[in-house]
Amino acid sequence: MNGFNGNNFGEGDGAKGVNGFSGNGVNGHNLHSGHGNGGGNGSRSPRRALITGITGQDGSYLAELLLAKGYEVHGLIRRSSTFSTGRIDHIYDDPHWENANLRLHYGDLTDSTGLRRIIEEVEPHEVYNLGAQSHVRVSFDQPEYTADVVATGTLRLFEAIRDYIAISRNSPKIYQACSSEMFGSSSPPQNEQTPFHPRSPYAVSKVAGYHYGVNYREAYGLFISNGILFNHESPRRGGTFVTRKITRALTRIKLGLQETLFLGNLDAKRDWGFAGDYVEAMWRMLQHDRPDDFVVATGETHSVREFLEEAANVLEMDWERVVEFDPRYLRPAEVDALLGDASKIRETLGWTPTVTFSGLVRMMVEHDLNLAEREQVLADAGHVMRRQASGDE
Ligand code: NAP
Ligand code: G4F
Repeated sequence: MNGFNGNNFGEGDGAKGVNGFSGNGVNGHNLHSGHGNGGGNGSRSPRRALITGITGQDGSYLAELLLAKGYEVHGLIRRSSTFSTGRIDHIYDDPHWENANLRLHYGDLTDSTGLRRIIEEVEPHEVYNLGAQSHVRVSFDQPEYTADVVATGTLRLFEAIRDYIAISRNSPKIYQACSSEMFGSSSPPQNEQTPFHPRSPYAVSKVAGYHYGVNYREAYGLFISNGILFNHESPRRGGTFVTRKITRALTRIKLGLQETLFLGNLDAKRDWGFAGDYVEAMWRMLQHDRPDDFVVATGETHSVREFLEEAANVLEMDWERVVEFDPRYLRPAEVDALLGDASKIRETLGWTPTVTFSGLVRMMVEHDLNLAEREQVLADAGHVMRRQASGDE
């Protein structure tokens, strides 16, 4: 991670590439815009993967995993007026380098023309569809946009791949990022047979994506595996999801950089795992001999209050003195309790989580304490303003 808030300290103008090359791309990156040979001037890698959502939490861990396995990795990246590549800067190669194995392409799940062009250019063997407006609370504020990206965006991608298969001899395997939010108000524990009862525009859109996957499998024989992942977190988790909001705020409060943490419903229960473990499950689904649906979870559930307690214990703090209720963080319809039964993926693909709940909380707290210490040094030297973290959603 680079600096507080994912910003790159000392890299303000985007004129310098991460490897010291000058360039004009995003965050100094030169995005790939050539044709045919997506892997530099050499011959194409026998294993190419395309990731939508590569700049997100999961996309960054998945890209690391695939690069370590020798893949040529291509990522779809949205044009933005601010840097969005903080999570992948450490694995980015300048594309002028012949052996660059990570390539970024401007694209968007709302733009079918661009999706088609990128798929034809990359000729991927595996496609991981992780791109999404992934915030449940925000989906109530932006329901149409959420549906456009999460539901119709998935359909656009499947259609682009279907047409690509018709004109090529390649038939990419597809991973579709579904969500435990699809179970909504169905009672725990939830597995692949549990009925869906979505409780937000986000969850409804994910249910649509799930069914597009099943339908394209049945109708056209596409290899599409639906991963029904329960909540997974990490030090790279976006700052407005509750776990990271808590670990960032408590560590800042501990160092006197912030006074209060405003939260909504503390009684909601989630099955929280580590994102690094969950991207391994995604990859295993595409190595299986047939497409299928898999729940990925730890099999343990904890309330938001328990997460708070655990994080405060690591910091030896009394969280009740610093946490205040703010109704703005309540949702019009809540998902009360998620607890996954991951027996199927354990028995079929041999996947099990490696990080416990307390291990996850400690990992996030220690990471954010380090960030807060760095922020404190900068604040003491007058380089950054001391401010209450926004906590905005
Ligand atoms: P995340 O950190 O919010 O990342 C979302 C990614 O999607 C970012 O790279 C984002 O790009 C990209 N994106 C947003 N709108 C897009 C658009 N219109 N076109 C193309 N890309 C777009 O999410 P995550 O936690 O990594 O989750 C990955 C996927 O798994 C998502 O589909 C999420 O819904 C799903 N999921 C997550 C969890 C979880 O607990 N993390 C659980 C179940 C399912 P920018 O960086 O430009 O915003
Ligand atoms: O961290 P959250 O925002 O995650 P949520 O809604 O469970 O969604 C995440 O996991 C899903 C998988 O189940 C993904 F599909 C989705 O993309 C996303 O990654 O909220 C968790 C719980 C909720 O019950 C919420 O009401 O925490 C509660 N909460 C309490 N106070 C809060 C807050 N959530 C947020 N974001 N901010 C609060 O201040």
